[in-house]
Amino acid sequence: MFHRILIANRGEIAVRIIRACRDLGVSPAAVYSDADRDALHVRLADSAWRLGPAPSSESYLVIDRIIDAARRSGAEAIHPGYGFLAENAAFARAVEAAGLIFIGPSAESIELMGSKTSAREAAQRAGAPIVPGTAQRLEDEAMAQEIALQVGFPVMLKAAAGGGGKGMRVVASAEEMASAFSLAKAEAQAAFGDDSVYIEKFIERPRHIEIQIAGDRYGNIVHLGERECSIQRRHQKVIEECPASFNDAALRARMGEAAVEIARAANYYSLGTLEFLVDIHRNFYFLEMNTRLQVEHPVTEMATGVDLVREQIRIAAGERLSIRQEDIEWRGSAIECRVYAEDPEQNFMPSPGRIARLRTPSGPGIRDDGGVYEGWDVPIYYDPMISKLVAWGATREEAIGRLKRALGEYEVGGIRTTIPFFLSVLDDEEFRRGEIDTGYIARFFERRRNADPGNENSATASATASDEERIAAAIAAAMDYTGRANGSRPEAPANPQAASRWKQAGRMAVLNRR
Ligand code: MV4
Repeated sequence: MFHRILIANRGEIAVRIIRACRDLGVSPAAVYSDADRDALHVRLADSAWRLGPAPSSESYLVIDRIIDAARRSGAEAIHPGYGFLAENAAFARAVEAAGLIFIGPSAESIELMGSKTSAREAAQRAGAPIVPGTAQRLEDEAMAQEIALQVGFPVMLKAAAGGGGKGMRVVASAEEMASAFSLAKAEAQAAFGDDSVYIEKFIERPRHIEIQIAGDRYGNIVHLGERECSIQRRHQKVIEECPASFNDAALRARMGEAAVEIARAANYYSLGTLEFLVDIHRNFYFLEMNTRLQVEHPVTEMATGVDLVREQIRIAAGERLSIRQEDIEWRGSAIECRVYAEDPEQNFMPSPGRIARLRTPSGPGIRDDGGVYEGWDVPIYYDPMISKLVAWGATREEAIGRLKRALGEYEVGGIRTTIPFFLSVLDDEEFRRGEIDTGYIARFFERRRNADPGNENSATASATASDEERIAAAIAAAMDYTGRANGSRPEAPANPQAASRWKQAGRMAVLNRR
């Protein structure tokens, strides 16, 4: 086992990895930016190394500084967490070139799965179902038309370099193809610097179901079942569950085997997640693979009893998987909600600032993976998730009940959080019946709009707000915040630079959230 690991991340996931290190008897080393000097992960680690100024482009994303910090700390390995450099093949290569171990898959696996088209090819090779369409990039509009006719409208154009919902377009009919094709290419070029697009049959009202896998360096690969991640807002997950309420052992086994075979086709080791769409007939189709530890891993840990982060570190150290497929069992039901420093009544506008008061919930079946403490200032520069609150119960109903109890205990003062939003979703009849698909949140807000049509300014209006509206809202909040912070009139930002940094931060929050 390693003697020391450098954790190239921040917030709750850095804290989670520090805890795994402690449980393994490994010394955790932290990194931080100027905005995170007093952050919880810095306090909990054995040593902490400054990377640079607050913007992640000058700190958490600077490969050389992170490798330098690892060298100085005496670490033998680097854990990238999620986001930042976690799925950056060049980073994985640079870590290995420095004689250190990257706690994740090989750079080749990251690259293969980073391209959606080569990931589809790998899945095809493995004999796993993929959404009908092409694996190759579309050469021109004529080719797009021909394939669309074969798979049948509606279809989706997607960016080969894309992911996370960016660069996607639904095309309902042949007439729409010409403009959709050129728009999709332009969007892909602008977002990813690569204008390759491919085509898929459009699946209506799908569920987003993902399978967790773990593989060692000796070809052993297991799956740990599914997570239900359909409840998303603007392609950001907000609630995740394990197991999915619609699932059963037979479908879990079939999806799990497909996931393991895809991972095998990619010579994959470490933790990984295979995303699938599941249609209303319970057909499943491979979508893409995430080659990292995921935000929502705790629901799998609570339903299986497996410590995924510990397993990931053991695998990187060259150990064999500690679990065999036949040993993995699912017990009860786990649900997670991502508690954000955002105001659900103001279009989920970021609500950073001082946590004046904090009381975190606990008790039977509750786990709170947090990255903050009372008195700390939530910075404006990064994703403002403050904790992941997870409940386990013998049944889904019990898990929901415990999560409500825990949300009721949760006290966060000084900033707004998404806690009230979760309380109303957990009371929603559709949610309680498990009637969830990727359109759930839009329907949830639509129903509330209908119930209260006069309320333009509440969360009811927020599901359809554009990125520009979100950014505008963030800037307004920033001006208010900097005004207050400087003790001046709230409507006049004392520091004109502050507003533009906010604008940047607003864009980052929109574009970079994982
Ligand atoms: C789809 C789809 C329907 N049909 N592909 C969105 C994120 C990206 N990873 C894939 N996404 C989708 N791909 C086909 N062929 C619908 C979505 C989709 C979605 C998927 C998962 C979770 C939320 C979603 C919200 C809207 C659309």
